[in-house]
Amino acid sequence: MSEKAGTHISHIHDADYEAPYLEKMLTSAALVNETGWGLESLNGKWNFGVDWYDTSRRAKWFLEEGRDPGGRPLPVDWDWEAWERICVPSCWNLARKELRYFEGSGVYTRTFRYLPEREGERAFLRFEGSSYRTSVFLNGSYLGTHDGASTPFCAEISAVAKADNRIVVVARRRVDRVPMENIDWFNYGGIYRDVLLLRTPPAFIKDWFLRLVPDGKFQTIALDVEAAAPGGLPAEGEARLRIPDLGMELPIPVRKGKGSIRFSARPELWSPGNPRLYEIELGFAGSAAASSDTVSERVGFREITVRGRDILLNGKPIFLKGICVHEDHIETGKTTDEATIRATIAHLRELNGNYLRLAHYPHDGRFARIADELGVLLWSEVPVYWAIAFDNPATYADAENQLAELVLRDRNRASVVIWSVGNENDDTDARLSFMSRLAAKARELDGTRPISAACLINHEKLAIEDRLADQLDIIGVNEYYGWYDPDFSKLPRIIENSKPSKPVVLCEFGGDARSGERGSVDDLWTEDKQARLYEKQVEVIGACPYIKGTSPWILYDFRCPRRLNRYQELFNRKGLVDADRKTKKLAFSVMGDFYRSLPD
Ligand code: GCB
Repeated sequence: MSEKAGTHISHIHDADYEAPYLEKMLTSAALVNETGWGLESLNGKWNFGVDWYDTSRRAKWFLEEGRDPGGRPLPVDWDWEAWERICVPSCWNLARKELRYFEGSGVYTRTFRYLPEREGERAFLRFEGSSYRTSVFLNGSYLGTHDGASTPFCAEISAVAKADNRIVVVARRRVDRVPMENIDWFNYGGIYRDVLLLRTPPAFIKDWFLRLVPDGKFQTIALDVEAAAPGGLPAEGEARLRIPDLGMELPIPVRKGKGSIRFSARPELWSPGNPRLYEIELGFAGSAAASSDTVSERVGFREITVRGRDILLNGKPIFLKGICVHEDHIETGKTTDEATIRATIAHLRELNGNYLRLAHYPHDGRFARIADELGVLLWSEVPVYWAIAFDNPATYADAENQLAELVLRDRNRASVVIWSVGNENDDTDARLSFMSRLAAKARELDGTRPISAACLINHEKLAIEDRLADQLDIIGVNEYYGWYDPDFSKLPRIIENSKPSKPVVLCEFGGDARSGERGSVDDLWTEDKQARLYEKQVEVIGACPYIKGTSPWILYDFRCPRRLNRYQELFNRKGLVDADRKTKKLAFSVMGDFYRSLPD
């Protein structure tokens, strides 16, 4: 390193000011499940500063050094209480017009009271989603940085929390990560999902995985538990699982932080037609701790497997009657709520569907919870989208961490039936190795669900052909015949030319129509053309022996800054429903009729 002259001022001249922050990353290893002694919301109005040049982290505003060592005031550039107030959670882009396309850093701050309620209590912050690179500070201490816009992360605050606390959070876009800069949706910024304060006993259940063993017999349940002790040490003790409706109460010894059990049971199986959930209670008493932790949840037991070209739910072939959906909402962006999720599922029901592809990133954690309750099957995906930097090890580490955070968050949800490791990536060597590793990681974290990815068609050979298919259980395929490629006759040829040995799910097809735009079936952007395209698609799909599911693109029109023509006006208009989430287009009933015609 070269000598620094006496003129050096770190926060102005250090090009690598970010490096020390990146030495402390908040990853899936620090994730704590959101049940315990107590859970408080830190949502509400936070003070917010637009920080174009990331000065907050360069100049370490979190230290709050407003005075010199002699006590004289310094001319600092921040002013927490005078800043505007913004809602957490929300997408800053929608807070006011000037922020619509802002992609720099946003600084959030608020104060909160925290008083431990019990002896030995530990406390954690849990963020359900903040875009993209988020650094967290409490009372002048740096807690860590998280990468990834759509998965949860946690930071322990036990050692630094006081009665009165100041939290500072800096959220910033990364253009070279997962996904990268070029995407076909809107890059919303900020803390756009819930922020929680969790209280736990000194030793507690950090993670657990309860499921039916997928051996085709439906009579064995397995549980893995991970328990943590203070100081990041593995806990010793005993966990106890209760499933009252199955008459089960079982002890599980926990050694070096881990415990596992398999036991016989005959649960009523969860399915879209019978979304049976069992109340479960998982307790843990550590040998060193006087207090115990209890997790209460509702869990469904079902089996999802692949045999030949069939997808089997509870041993019976099923057709996934679905549609893709983005989280994007015209008023709230990527911030969602229970009512919106329920309304989305109501639209799926109107389509006579049983399945949703949650594109292209992990959706809010409440989605799978509500889908469990209502009996909807889900495809859940990480944003390994288009041409990310497949040869960059940091990009891989980021993708793998997002996958791990997603799987750990949702693997107890019966509704989630497919993990997808990406979408529409060019079949290069670097991509093959990157996504094969991701598929293997998904299997390591959860050996009970099929793995898929949305692949491209080989347009030269007119065949479903992608080297990644060998690593997948279900081959996902996107095709836009009749739209980007007007020659629809290629689609039946592709289906004829391909001989997949696995089930294929057509995870995208479709075309744009502006709501209310009418004309002939040949006029681009009209509902008439879109409806005709759907008629042609379902005719071909219905006759194909190996397509075992479809999720056309897409349920609702969504914001997209790449779409600039007069019909689009910054929206992708491929929705079957307008961006108002109310007005249906003609193609909606075409798809609804097709799904009604298929057997349950
Ligand atoms: C795709 C992408 C999706 C796009 C869509 C489109 O293949 O997977 O993210 O939005 O096409 O509308 O072009």
